[in-house]
Amino acid sequence: MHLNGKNVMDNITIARLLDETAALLEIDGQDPFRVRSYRRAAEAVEQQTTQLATLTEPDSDPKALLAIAGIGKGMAQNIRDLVATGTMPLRAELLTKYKPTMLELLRLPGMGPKTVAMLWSALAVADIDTLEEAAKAGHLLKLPRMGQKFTEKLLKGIADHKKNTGRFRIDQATAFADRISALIREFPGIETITPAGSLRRGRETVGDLDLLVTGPACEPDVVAAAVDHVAALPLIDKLIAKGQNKVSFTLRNQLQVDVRLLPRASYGAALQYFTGSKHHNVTLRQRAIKRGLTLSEYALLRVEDNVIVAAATEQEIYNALDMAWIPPELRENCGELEAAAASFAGKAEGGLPTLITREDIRGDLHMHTFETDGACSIRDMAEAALARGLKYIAITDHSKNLAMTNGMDDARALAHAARIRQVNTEMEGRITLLAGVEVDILGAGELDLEDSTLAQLDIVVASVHSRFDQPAEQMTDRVLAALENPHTRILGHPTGRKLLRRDPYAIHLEKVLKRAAELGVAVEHNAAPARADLNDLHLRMAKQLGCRLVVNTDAHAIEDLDYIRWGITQLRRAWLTAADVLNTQPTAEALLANLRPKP
Ligand code: DGT
Ligand code: CA
Ligand code: CA
Ligand code: ZN
Repeated sequence: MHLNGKNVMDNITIARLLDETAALLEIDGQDPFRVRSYRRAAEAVEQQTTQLATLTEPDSDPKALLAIAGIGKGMAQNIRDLVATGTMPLRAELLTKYKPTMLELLRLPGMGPKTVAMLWSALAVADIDTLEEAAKAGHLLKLPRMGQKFTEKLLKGIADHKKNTGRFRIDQATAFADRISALIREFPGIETITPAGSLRRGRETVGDLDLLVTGPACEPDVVAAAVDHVAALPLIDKLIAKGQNKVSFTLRNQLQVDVRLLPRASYGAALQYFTGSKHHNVTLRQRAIKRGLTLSEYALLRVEDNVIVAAATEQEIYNALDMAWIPPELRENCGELEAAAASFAGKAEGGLPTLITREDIRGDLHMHTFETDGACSIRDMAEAALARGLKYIAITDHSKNLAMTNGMDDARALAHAARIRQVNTEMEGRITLLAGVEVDILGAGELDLEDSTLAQLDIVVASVHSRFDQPAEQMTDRVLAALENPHTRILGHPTGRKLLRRDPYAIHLEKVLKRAAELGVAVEHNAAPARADLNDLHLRMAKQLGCRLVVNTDAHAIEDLDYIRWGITQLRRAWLTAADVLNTQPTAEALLANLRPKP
């Protein structure tokens, strides 16, 4: 960036250097609070619309930097050093010990800051390609706690990582869409900013962001100034293209963003087109052609005289094609066009479903407290759930097999249940707390707590948390055995995947879902966007097999309760209605009556 003819550091670079410093501190084993302060500062810098370099000039107000939330005295000095010298003392010192490419290693499964530091000191490995070579050459075998198994796991992790780079989790993409939208909105004459593409369809990952912008500033003849504004947003890492009404750029994390500024008259057509999916659009266009119409991103036109039939709203376009408006989550060419036609024709059967919404959810049956690996108390979780309008929750902390979470043995599980019931009493019926546990499914399908303990709990979620590498037959038998335990009321983590991080464990899911349906064990969709155990196809299959479904957040802190939003999105993509999901039941009693009866 140029300022008064000088080339100075821009906010994106300052943010990147602070963020790298945070990760280097982490690798160096330093205090998590210190690490977090650098991360927070990086985020704050990235969001500033004023270039911070201008605030470090000798004649500028020394307090201006401090006015930014997340920037204290020390951080302000760091920023001044970065702008003046291109680095700062702490970063320079850490870089005598470590390298910035080591940050990428932290994204691999099983790779924490300590391991990264050890790989560096023992093998001078600082990036993924070198690590892969070292693993293949067997060099890791000489290191402590890194046997053949670790090496195999790591190589698989590296392969997954390479396969997954280029896509982004929906929650993270949404957060960026929100931040970019707020910055675009600062330009006068902007009215609406709508994410289209896979984000609007609610796919669990997105390849890039497609943002549609309308308002007086986007009308032809005046749009150029708005385009300039977008092309100069402070978040931009690299400008890819700037056209008449379109700007494409990438962010620091390499997420690409396509922004289109559109006249209101064609907004509906553009929204329809850029929402996709491609297959949905292709089929829709064929339908238009059969009716003597042609559909583009500008309008639905009559072929014979080019008269505009519909363009301003999606509703008009679908209706003009004899279809009801289709919720974006369904637009995958998987039967939604036929269903929308049936709905439009007023047929009783085969129409579009009334999809479940967040407002339908009355309870959350899987969450943790600081008794194990959660961050909050029972009371905190209950108050936060109440504030979110829930009528009932189950507290389900871990069992002892999961030692790294400080999992509970039988005595602790019962003592914890008593405390949950105590809080339930204190809350005087404002919200119902169910006493539960997330009990580990051990290697051969045994549950990790005594039956006599489980018998005293309201909600038993049984989950696989270990030995993910069993062959599919063995894993299937293991989970089936856990379902046969009469205390199992909910099957948690039915695939064990971590989105973009760890593949599902090998299992015959259809067999498991069928048996769960027969036994009346509810199957959980995990709403945490990093987990999302079941995908849309699994969820659709579960419904067809007659499974009872629940959607839970697996919250480990109060703000995680908001994960429910991402779970709902996937349920919608699976065509599910409120009636398909048990935790839409109005009360805890109604919910319990729909779960597998206690033995
Ligand atoms: P992504 O970004 O890979 O997660 O998936 P989308 O669906 O967001 O795909 P993207 O960003 O390439 O395009 C956004 C929408 O634009 C897409 O869903 C439908 C429409 N579109 C893009 N290219 C084509 C095309 O070649 N033909 C048709 N019919 N539609 C297209
Ligand atoms: Ca896209
Ligand atoms: Ca795109
Ligand atoms: Zn859990």
